[in-house]
Amino acid sequence: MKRIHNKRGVALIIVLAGILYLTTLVVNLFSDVQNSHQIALTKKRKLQAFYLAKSAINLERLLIIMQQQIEGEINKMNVDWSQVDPVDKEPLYKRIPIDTTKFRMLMGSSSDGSTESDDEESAPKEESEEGFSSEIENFMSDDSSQNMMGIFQTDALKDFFKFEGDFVADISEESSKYSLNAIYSISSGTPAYDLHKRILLAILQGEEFKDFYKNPQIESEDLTHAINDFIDANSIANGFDKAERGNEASQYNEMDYKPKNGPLLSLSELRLVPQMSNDILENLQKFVTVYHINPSVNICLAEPEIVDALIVHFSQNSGCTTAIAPDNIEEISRIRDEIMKFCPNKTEVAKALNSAMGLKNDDIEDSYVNGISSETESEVPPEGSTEPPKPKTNNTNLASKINDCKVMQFEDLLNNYNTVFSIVAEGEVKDVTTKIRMVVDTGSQASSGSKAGSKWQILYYQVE
Ligand SMILES: [Ca+2]
Repeated sequence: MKRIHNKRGVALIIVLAGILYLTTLVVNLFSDVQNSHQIALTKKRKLQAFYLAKSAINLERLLIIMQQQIEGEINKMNVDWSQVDPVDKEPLYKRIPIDTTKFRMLMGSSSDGSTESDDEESAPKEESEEGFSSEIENFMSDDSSQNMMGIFQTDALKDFFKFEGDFVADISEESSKYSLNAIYSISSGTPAYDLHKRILLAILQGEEFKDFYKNPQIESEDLTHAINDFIDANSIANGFDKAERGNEASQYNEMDYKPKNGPLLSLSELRLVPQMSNDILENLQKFVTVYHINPSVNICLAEPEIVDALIVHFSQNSGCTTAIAPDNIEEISRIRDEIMKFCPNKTEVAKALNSAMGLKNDDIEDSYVNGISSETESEVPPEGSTEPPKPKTNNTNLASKINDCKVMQFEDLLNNYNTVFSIVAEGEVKDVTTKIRMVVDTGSQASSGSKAGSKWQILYYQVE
């Protein structure tokens, strides 16, 4: 009897174990199915987000083409740029935001007051930031935007925007930044080598960097030399005025790598320069580029800090004007305001700078005196200057090139190319985002304004 009872006990355990096993199996199977469903959904959204980002890139490319066509037409005309509102000089790709959240908001603000939100998925996202809505208001109060509003309110476009997710993209112009790689092709010991380095020095001595140094004068100069030694072709630690300070590699004794002595492929390589700090690199990235090797910059598209650096650099190194200290913000911004009015005409910008700095050629003085001489007023030279007071003039009769400025002319520092663009686009579906970073060269820098349809060179492409 006892034996049978034992057997029953064993059977019960086997049955219980069996049930437990089956339950675990079912639970696991269910959670596997759920997981793979979730993975499939995330994958689908990731792909959707990728194509949304790609659409944003393509829309920006379209705007670049349109802008280049507009520039081509404008170049044929004789425009007095000083009379044009700065807002109207903004390139098309800056004026039209590639941002579905904004598009949808614009569509929702049609004159009949109806708001389109029948599709829950594509309803405009809540946006409580004040800055954002004021940006929309500014955009809509602009005359040319009013015309565009008509496009936004067509039914076809409203239907077009009934897709899931959002995209946003932003463009920056690489031609407006200082070329780090230019130094690689310039021979050390030539005046051009020092002058190009001195622009970087002026950038690194700008106000936004001063808190990152204990001794700004020495450290900014050391960093300038170190960055250039990392890139330049030789192995000598080059100082200014042909000074040689030993071997570049001696600064890399602590490291398991040597200076690159070649063009940078990415700005992150700057972190390998021993004197570089994270703070400085983060701030410097806005002002420098590795995507062109032109020593001049498109000042009219540049950040104010770059314009300021060029003004300081010219005043200190041209040999024809009084040096301006980098912390003389008042004087620098006065000159910047004077010259930027003449954008995008670089010759007029250079003339305006000569005027603002009181520079003029003797051989045009006659025509100047007979011309708008009533506009002149004397400017007191800074203390310690031995130069006579220079007349401050209306720029009309001034030359863009000044005989006395033998080291360099301001115009030589400028170009009007706008061919290399960085586009950052982001697609978003629910909580999944995909980011595409792309740098394109739209045409040879020798011919400003490339032909539409000519092949663009992709310099960088990354999907995150
Ligand atoms: Ca060197």
